[in-house]
Amino acid sequence: MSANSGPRSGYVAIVGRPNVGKSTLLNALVGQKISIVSAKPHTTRHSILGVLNASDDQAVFVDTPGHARRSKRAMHRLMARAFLHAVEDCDLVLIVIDAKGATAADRKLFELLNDRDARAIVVLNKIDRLRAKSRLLPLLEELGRYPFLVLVPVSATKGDNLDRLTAAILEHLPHGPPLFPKDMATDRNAEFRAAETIREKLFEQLHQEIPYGLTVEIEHLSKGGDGRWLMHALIWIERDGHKPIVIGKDGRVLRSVGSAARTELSAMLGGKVHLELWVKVREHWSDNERELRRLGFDSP
Ligand SMILES: Nc1nc2c(ncn2[C@@H]2O[C@H](COP(=O)(O)OP(=O)(O)OP(=O)(O)O)[C@@H](O)[C@H]2O)c(=O)[nH]1
Ligand SMILES: [Mg+2]
Repeated sequence: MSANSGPRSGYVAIVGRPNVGKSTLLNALVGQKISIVSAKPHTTRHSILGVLNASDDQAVFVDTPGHARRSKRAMHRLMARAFLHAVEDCDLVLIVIDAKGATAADRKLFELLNDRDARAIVVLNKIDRLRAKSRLLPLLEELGRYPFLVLVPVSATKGDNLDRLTAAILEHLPHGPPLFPKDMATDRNAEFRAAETIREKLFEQLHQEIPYGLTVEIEHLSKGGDGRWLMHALIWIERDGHKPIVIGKDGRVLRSVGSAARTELSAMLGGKVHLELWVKVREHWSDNERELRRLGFDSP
């Protein structure tokens, strides 16, 4: 039985097209780097929880992979399923769109959520890139046709209007006790977050199709007596021909990925990190459900 007063809590799915800033928004709302971000679409592959505590209220955000065209690949099927599960199991949906305007794919998503009677807040992100606020008006008018709860323009990178968004989110959550302990910021363990951090650096450094054909697995993580962490990470790629590109001339790419990742991993784990990166080939890993499960993709 749910109470009708007292603290509020609930699951809030963050959905939208690839690259609109869902993960950036999650990190900004929670005030901590939980989910990796890149300038390339399809960065997020898993649903990831980030918990926001505001006095006794609690919003549990679920970052999702960008909602995109159907694809036959097993990894994309699992990514699409992560999106649907998040929408089905949540109390509230945040639909993130680019403040520059709605696309056909955004409209499809509006219809899909509308058909499911989802309680939704629309977040118009990246307002820092608009030359004038008045440019939002046609979009606000178009969105006014849908029965969404509220429309909130924000800039996730600059932090503009996030307090208004947080207030609107909490206001629309059901009454109930917190779902997670107050000191728990995410459901993902150190190995998962470390693998994601390394993948983020690879996404930043590599171009074209290369980042999409790789994944990272932490093979070993331990803390030595001297307080230093020892980490072995495997970078799985699908084609032997990609190996020299991922490693770089004289190992340059891998070294720079390693050094960028190490800085973040040290902050995350608390202490120095000795990181070893190995590039390995496993053909078709992204189309093999068993392999995907082994690599931490959610079970179908
Ligand atoms: N100018 C500007 N850029 C932003 C803002 N929010 C996010 N970005 C940028 O947009 C790009 C995509 O951000 P992500 O958070 O990875 O986007 P996403 O929606 O999670 O993308 P997928 O995981 O691929 O679906 C990154 O380069 C971010 O820095 C914003 O408010 N303003
Ligand atoms: Mg993302």
